[in-house]
Amino acid sequence: MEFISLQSFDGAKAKICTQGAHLTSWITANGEEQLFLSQLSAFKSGVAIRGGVPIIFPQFSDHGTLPRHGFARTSVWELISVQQMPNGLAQAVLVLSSNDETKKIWPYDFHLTMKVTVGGNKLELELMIKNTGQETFSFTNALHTYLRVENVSKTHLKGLKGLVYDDFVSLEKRCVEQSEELSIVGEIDRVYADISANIEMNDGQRAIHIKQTNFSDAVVWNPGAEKAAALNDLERDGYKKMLCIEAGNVLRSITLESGATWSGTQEIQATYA
Ligand code: TA6
Repeated sequence: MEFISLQSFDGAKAKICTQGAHLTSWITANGEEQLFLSQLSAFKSGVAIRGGVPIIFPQFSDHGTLPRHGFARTSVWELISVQQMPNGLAQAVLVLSSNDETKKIWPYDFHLTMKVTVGGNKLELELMIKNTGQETFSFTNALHTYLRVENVSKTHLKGLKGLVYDDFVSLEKRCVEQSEELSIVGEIDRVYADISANIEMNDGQRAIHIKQTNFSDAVVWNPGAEKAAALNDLERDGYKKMLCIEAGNVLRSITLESGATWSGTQEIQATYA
């Protein structure tokens, strides 16, 4: 597995695996790792990495007939550039174009670009998707961000109150979030719709502010003790140290005509008291 390292002038760092253009580490300028990464991840060709930021395309989860969460996370991307920019930030750009392998799974022509930018206490992720073929296609997608937390049962989320969500644990649809501060109690797998404001996560050690654009949904996932035990690429108790807050287009797919481009961002900022 090939990894790329980047570092900003002020010492923020990131590590990206070319398989999946998968961000596996983001360290803020104060030296703190912000992402969860399972040490039991296979780190093997064609096997998804557990943790970091998997890129989900062209299908979220098993919401369709393609392989679970699509093929972008298990395809090898090409590194275009890695640089320290004049403003001090560090940035890597990776691309993935349709090829014989992707066409066996999904018959369309596309070009994906992923930009990862770090500096200070901030991470910016930008995913671009271009339809380079003649035929219109539709997709669902996500930046499946695994945040490191001190203890998930002491972690709270703000910014969700009043949002409509589908609950993939109880299988109830169109629920309305009542909590001003949502505590994570056991398994959670929800897709919140129509995100317009920032989401804030606090694990008692630091606050994380998440802003997303052109991703209409936010997924909140933790497998809880029982489901985690069935994941052979997650350490025992690993589920206590992670919370996924994902920017996605999950409930409504995006349709791109020939030549059209979609792009979306997830920006994450860590704040220490
Ligand atoms: O984003 C939440 C989810 O779809 C969950 O249902 C959960 O199973 C998770 O993704 C992880 O999927 P994976 O295929 O990486 O095991």
